[in-house]
Amino acid sequence: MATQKELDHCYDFVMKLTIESAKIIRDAIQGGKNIETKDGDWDLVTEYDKKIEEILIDGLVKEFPTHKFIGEETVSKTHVLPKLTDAPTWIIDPIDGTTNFVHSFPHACISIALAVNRELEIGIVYNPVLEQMFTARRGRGAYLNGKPIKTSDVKELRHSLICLEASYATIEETRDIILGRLEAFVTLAHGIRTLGSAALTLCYVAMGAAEVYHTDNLYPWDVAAGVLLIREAGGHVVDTSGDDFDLMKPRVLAMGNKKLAPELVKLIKLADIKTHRRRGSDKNTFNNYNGST
Ligand code: 2AM
Ligand code: CA
Repeated sequence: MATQKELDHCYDFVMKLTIESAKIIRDAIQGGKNIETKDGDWDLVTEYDKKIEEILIDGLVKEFPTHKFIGEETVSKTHVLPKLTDAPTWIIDPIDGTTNFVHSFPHACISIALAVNRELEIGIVYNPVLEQMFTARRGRGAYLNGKPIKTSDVKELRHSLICLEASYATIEETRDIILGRLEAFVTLAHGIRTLGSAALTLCYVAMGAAEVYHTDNLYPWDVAAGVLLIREAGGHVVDTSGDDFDLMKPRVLAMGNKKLAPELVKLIKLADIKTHRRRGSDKNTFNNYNGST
């Protein structure tokens, strides 16, 4: 499969299903929610995440019985991240920005992408609270509510708005690295934003509202649709190291244009070196500490 006609059908079908299931987010965002945690206190899931994923997958399975699925809530049940194959595969985040949703902060969305032959063909990110529908098809551009969008052409970090997920600093193992990179960005950039939804923030880069988005430790469903949006809007996505971006192990360095890449990669490397040095000296401090003072 993957004639344009078949992809048109996939797009029309998933669009309707997304709009329909997003009513759940719009109706529930203001009320109280029953919350469960997954890997830690910061990793929240609600009955709504599960319900939306169920509706999306049930609907898509009926229409496209041979297609495969990689969905956040399904993977968190099985603890197995499926391999991406050449088969048409829907990559689904039923609510990206779950913590925002829990707090009624209006940055929550459904993010859904279709990959065929391991290539992203369709990307949809829909925030039903703010009525923002971001869409992209490979080779056909990126859109917000039906109007074409394009990335920023700012070429220097000192004139850039940089977005990242500060929430990962709640995890002890990654805290120093994230805070080190944050310090580097704060020192250099025009401004820093940390919005709590990877999918939506990638879309803000796609629409030119921010120049950069960077976060490691994400999952394919957080980024699949947003990455296609950025590419189709004229932007650039690489791995944090500067190497090619890997959708199945996403360490995201996304930017409005390629010219920002060398400066960003260098800045992150320098920040990490500084963090490791600091850690080394902290270790020495504690090694020498004998409890007598
Ligand atoms: P989520 O809302 O679907 O959990 C900020 O937290 C961003 O990082 C969100 O896009 C969030 O997706 C994503 N993220 C991915 N894994 C996460 C985790 N284990 N805990 C918190 N956020 C996570
Ligand atoms: Ca997510």
